[in-house]
Amino acid sequence: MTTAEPIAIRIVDSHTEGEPTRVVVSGWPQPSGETMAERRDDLSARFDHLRRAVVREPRGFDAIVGALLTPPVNEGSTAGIVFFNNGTYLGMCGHGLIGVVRTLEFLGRLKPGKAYFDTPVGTVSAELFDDGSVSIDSVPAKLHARDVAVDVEGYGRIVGDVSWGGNWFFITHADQVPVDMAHVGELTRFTQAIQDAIRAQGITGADGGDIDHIEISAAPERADADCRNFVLCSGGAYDRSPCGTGTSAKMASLHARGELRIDDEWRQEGIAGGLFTGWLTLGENGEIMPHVRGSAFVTADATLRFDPKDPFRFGIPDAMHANA
Ligand code: PYC
Repeated sequence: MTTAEPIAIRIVDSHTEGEPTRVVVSGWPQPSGETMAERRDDLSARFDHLRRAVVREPRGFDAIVGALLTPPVNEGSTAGIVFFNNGTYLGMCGHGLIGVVRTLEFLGRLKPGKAYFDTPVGTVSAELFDDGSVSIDSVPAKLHARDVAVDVEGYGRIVGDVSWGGNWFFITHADQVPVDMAHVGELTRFTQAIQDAIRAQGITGADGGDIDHIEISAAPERADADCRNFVLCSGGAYDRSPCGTGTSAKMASLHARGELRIDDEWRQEGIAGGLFTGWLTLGENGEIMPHVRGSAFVTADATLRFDPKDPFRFGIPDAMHANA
């Protein structure tokens, strides 16, 4: 056994509007680094087998987003968080932050009120309310490029916005595939084809940022929603929730287009029927600050075991993993 090989990892599972979060509570060696970005890079370099072990089969499944808690890097923050999925690491994760807050409450480490968390893309805050709902104040969001055309094999020319909401998104209204649960397989193939085309055509976010989330907007099914979405995540699974960073990117795009005013509510329905309520405020220097409110529920408190004789103790390997 190497020093990096754990004997047991305690996890708490939750879901936020249908999308699962698995918080690593103990048993994972702490990464080194002064900043959360350095810690994420250290995790990737030294502990990537633990990312796979925690979220991939046979213990997990493709939709799970993991969250490793670290000591904070900023004074006043409750913890640092590195989010990860079946394929990679995330900048921020809105549904995941709501899940982390409810998990910390479950563990008796957080009470209703506001708390700050450090992530690789900046410090964010979250407020836990008495009814169990959580609102998050995320990193500044921005429309980067409007009406970008992508030629997608089998689907033709798709036009959408490139926006930042804590991750990079390509957001389109394309109506080639109905946006409902009956079509998630086709929607996944469609959005994966868009993502492949975006990469092949060299379209990026600012500073060459990889656009690793594809968001399709459609008319809502819920009477209390403004819009319904399907979001393909960076690991190739779709977001069961309305996607916190996707809702943030969408609101930034709408605002830049003059379709959403500061302080007005935006009710974003997810593909599974969950709802996030979002709104924008102006930051001190005129930045567009996104806020998202939703609910999460704890579903499990468990210990992951690592038998040295188990050939799959670190998850199914890349070559066997559809989205690796
Ligand atoms: O809620 O921001 C989010 C998110 C990103 C990927 C999955 N969920």
